Amino acid sequence: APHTTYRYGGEFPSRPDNKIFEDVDGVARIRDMKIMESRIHDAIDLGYIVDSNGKHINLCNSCGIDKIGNIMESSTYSPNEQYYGSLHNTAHVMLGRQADPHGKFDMPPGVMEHFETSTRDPSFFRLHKYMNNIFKKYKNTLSPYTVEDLAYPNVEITDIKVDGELVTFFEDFEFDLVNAIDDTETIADVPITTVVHRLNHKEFSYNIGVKANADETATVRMFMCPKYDSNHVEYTLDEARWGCIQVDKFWTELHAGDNTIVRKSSASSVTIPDRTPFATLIKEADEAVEFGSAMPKHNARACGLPQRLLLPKGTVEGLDFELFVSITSGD
Ligand SMILES: [Cu+2]
Repeated sequence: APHTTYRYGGEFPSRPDNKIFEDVDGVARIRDMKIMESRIHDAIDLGYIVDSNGKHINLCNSCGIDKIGNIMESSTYSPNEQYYGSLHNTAHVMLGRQADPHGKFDMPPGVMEHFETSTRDPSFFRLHKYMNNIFKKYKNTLSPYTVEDLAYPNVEITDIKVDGELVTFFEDFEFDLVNAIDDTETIADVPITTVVHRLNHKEFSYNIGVKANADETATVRMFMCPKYDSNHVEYTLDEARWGCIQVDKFWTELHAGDNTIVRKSSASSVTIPDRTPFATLIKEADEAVEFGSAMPKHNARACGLPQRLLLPKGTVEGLDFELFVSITSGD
């Protein structure tokens, strides 16, 4: 990854174009990776996992996806790490080390080996599609949901509206660097920031009309699905569903009769806001000490897509999406 550097340790190694993958010393051999992968495919096609004692663990309809996850990911839940490995994680390291697979040049780890930097490498997305396709293969072995599985006769969605324009734009965002660089205790901190040109979108809200028969807690899920393919041919629902993005999931209290659910885009449970700048945290901590009060809580949830990336960039002419809303019982 050119232009990306460690604080100590120099530039991140770049993987040469058209690299033919090599075994990586101390990590894995390509051949072993292929064997592990084919064992996972066997588990999917056979319908069971073999644990470290040789016992069969069946992949049932509702629990199978977690069990496949346990053998694909680096996880202490894996019932047989020796046999299935941890394909996803090992592939990250294999990709990250291809510039120096035998440690000849003592290079630092590649961008693919850290959560913070892995999306710098375009192979990140190809790798995840590859891993996803294995899960997809498992999913395709399941029998479809029945109407009874999904029906929620308590509610009828009567209206779906989006308040506010769905507009994306680029902004110059000032990013606080004071905690990211070395300084000396003998000189007081001075503000140090950098400006990042980045994608963002205008805030909007969803406005959903729901008719309910009885009071109940309900789960609302919302997805944005692509409408046309690159030839402007409308997708079928079965095609489009693989490109759907879940934009929110939340509980709501429904009352018998007509309800209006208003939900702000910024409230989404799949996204997180910008990190609180270090200077703000210091200021808040000092104030809390001074007044004996509690410090405001930030980022209660650490996982999530950046809120500013909730909407895809789109095009100047506008890009069509379908908004799909599902309401089921919240029990
Ligand atoms: Cu990954």
